[in-house]
Amino acid sequence: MPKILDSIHGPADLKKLRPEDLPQVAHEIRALILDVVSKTGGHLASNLGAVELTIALHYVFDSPHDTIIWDVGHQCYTHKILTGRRERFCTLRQHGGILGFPDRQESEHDIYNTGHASTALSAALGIAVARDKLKEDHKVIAVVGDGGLTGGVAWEALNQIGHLREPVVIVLNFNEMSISPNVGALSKYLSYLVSGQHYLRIKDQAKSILKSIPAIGPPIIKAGRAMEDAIKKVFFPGLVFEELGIRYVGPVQGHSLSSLIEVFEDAKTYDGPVLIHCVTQKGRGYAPARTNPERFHGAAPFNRATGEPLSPAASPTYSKVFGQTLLKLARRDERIIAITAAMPDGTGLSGFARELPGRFYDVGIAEQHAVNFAAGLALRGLKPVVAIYSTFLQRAYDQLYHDVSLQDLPIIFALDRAGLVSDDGPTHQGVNDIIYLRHMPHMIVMAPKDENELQRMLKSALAYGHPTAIRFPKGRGLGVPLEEDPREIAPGESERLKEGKHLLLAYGSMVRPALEAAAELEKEGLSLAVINARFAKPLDEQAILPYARAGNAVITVEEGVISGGFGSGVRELLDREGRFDVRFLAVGLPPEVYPLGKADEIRRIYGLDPAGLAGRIRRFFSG
Ligand SMILES: Cc1ncc(C[n+]2csc(CCOP(=O)(O)OP(=O)(O)O)c2C)c(N)n1
Repeated sequence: MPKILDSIHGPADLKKLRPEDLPQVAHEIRALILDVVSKTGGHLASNLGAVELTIALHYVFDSPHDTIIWDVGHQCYTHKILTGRRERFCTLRQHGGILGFPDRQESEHDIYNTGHASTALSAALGIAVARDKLKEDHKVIAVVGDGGLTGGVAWEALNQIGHLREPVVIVLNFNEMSISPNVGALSKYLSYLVSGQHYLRIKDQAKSILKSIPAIGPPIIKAGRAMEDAIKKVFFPGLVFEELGIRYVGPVQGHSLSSLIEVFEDAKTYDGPVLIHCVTQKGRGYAPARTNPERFHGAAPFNRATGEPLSPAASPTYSKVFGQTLLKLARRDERIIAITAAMPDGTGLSGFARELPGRFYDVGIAEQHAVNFAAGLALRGLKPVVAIYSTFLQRAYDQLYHDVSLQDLPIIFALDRAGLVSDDGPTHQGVNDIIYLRHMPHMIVMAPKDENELQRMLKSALAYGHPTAIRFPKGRGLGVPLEEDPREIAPGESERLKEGKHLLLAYGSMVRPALEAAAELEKEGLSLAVINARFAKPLDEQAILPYARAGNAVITVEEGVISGGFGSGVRELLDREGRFDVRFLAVGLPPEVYPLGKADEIRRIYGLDPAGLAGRIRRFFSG
């Protein structure tokens, strides 16, 4: 049977359909998303939950004339399918294919690139203000989840939106989930608004009361929106959004296309900011994702019939080793506190949360707050361990500097997903942390070569008494045995893995490729010592300088942006020692937007795989 979806090449085609055809469109989109994501992996649960909401937006509004901005952007698959990318949708997250997040280079319908949470409202306000200044006439819509709304920057935007009373349509996609169940007072408040359809119930009651007041009641009811405002003022004096100056509409059944279309049509005519509280279900339409939305938030390829992952678990992930080691250490030291910014599972801390709930804090998508909160704890002698992905800790740069580093507070930062990551594209690459941490006073910056060294580093860091960052990659470890009682490492202590004439100094995930490259080059008569640096700061000067003093070459390699990174630190050391004549090569990533693809593919493109690294070194010596 021909699909309706096949006839939709853009929003104009969707608008030609009758409202009664739309549920079938939703059905077909869900099937397509499920089919593709089961093969490519992706943000399944969030996308299944936003299907109707997206259809209704494109049915009512006129994209790209009207601008739709997606907070985080992980829920934009239906938007991509409806805006001319249905046929390419099978290339989702593949090298050369379409991105899992909005991408301005991909389509005129992707107005603003996202990937990190809580930015959509500020951007929407900026576009709305620009619209007025440029005397344009279009609508601005921002779609944000209740998770995204836990980020402070979203509230900075709401503060100004309410102040300016700028017409912006905010669609709150409320499903009580961030990646894990959403936490915090705000989340409770939003649930309260939904519970028992509180607001709607009171609205109905108020209507019947008004009806019974002969002279005043019926005209108010007729006034529609005015009545709604009056009711909200009387019965919900503290409605947060209204108090901020933003009209609140809801809760709306977020899978009812007719209800959504009705409220969006109404919002379209409103001359001020409005927030529409849509209640959706994460994973809607696929039982395994409904029952386990956390696992299907960002799913690896899976068997569609059973929901089981396609590739069985091999060696444990770095996240898991981190979480288990921290739990072990915390059992022995009551001062250890674990903190995550909405990623208890991703950071490997779920087990910690279960066993030591009183010493575990999920602060929401609030990286800045997480770091400041840890600062307070550390000041009073507790030992906070803040686990945040490398890319998301960028958010807290000033907290790291102003609050932690300048005050020399002993906090441990576990930077998961450091280095290149597969499938998610430019916004998720963890390639800047060495740079943003290395220059900070007191900060110790390190990276393990394998999962056992991660254990050692975590244990050691707890004893350093200074702010300490440990970066480690996404995914499985190298499969090395894990010590029961990990040996401690002194700050700056490197490890010589291979003797040789010139020095190849490798950092973290690049140690193994460096060993392989050195073995390859050895066969060609090029003698390289390989040192596992372990620390980007402090550097093991006594291990590095003898090579420079002997007139041999020094080569560094890191999985991070080269500008101001690990290699820069070594160059600075050589300069400080007056070793200006040393033959020096720093290998790493250029400051660029890297293409979409698997981490291994991107490493190959930039010569960070063993063969590529050997090639770079070969050219360096022959050049
Ligand atoms: C700054 C930042 N921190 C963490 C994340 C990881 N992250 C991606 S989606 C998500 C949850 C978003 O929840 P919500 O906005 O409610 O959307 P839902 O998936 O529930 O539809 C998180 C924490 C991120 N993208 N950006």
